[in-house]
Amino acid sequence: MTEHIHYCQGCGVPLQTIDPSKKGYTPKADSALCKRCYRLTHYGDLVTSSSGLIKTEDLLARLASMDALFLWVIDLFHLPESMVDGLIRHLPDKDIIIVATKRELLPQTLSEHKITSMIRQQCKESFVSPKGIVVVSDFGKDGADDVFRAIDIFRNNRDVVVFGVANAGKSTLINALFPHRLPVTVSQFPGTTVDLIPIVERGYTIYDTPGIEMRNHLLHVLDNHQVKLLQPKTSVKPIVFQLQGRQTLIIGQCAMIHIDCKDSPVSAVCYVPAGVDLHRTKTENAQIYWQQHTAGKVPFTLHESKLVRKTWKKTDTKVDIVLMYIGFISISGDCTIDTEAIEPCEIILRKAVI
Ligand SMILES: Nc1nc2c(ncn2[C@@H]2O[C@H](COP(=O)(O)OP(=O)(O)OP(=O)(O)O)[C@@H](O)[C@H]2O)c(=O)[nH]1
Ligand SMILES: [Mg+2]
Repeated sequence: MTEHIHYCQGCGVPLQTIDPSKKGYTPKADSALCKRCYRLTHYGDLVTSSSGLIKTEDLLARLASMDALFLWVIDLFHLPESMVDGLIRHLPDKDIIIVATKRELLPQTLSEHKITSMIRQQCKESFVSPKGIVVVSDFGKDGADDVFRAIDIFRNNRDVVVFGVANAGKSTLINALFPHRLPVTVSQFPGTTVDLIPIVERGYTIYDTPGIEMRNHLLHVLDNHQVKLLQPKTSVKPIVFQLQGRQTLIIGQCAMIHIDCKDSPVSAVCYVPAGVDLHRTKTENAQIYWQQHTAGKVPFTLHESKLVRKTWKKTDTKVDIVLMYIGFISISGDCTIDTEAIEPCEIILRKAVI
């Protein structure tokens, strides 16, 4: 006789009552949740590492074998970070609908048209041609009907798979779609969902899936408090600096952006969560400030990391310096830009989105 395995309804891990230090532990054999999900749900703390059970390559191979409609969840505030390397190689010929989450974090004035065109541009660079784009906001409360409408149009008797990078908001979306069910576990810590969670509703199965590995390990080298700070719940308020001459913006103990303005002033609009420490100084004073005053400024990493310097070629009059997993800074005006950032803080330059 084989013993029936029970799975945690919060994260999908097989439950076990033997080893409290291993994944899936629960003290009670009949529990619906593992101890980690119980703690995350009731106390918002992380008792064991939440690193994924399935490797990204294996996850994508598993998804590739499924004949389903794919909902690719992307985080609008972290759009480049939501992209998946070689997605089209892993999932060729799949029907993909993009569900863009966290719309409320971007300014209300940004039009729907602008949002969909920035998503399309990002998709084009990844060679993905989605069947449709649905924008949801406010933890999926706004836009859930549009997601169901897209599913009904494109499902064609298949199951549905919700996938995307860690922390994009997949599980939050599932909970918004099925508010009457026991919620799957949601948290600010990447890697919350650890295995596929099948949910049978409306005559088909919709799968929540573990997050695809993030582009870099910045969030893994911050303490839990900072990880929470970097995930705002409400609209991110822009902070504007008017710069002249040679000035430097210092972001926590994480990065310096040196801006050498040409003849006219340059504006730098920072879209970063409220807890991030921003400081402006003359470039000639930046190194001293960095060495003497940035200890403990958010974000800071738990280990010392070396600074990497880069000179950027400004491609448009208005560009965004994207500090991955932190936010972005829109820079407009004639200037040259150099950055110095600690190693896990990855920076890219893109045409401004706002
Ligand atoms: N502001 C805002 N935050 C959101 C929204 N959706 C999700 N979040 C937050 O994003 C974080 C990650 O959410 P999850 O639903 O756990 O993300 P996930 O994609 O399932 O993550 P993994 O299981 O780790 O892959 C949590 O802090 C959520 O509260 C949204 O619409 N708006
Ligand atoms: Mg999840």
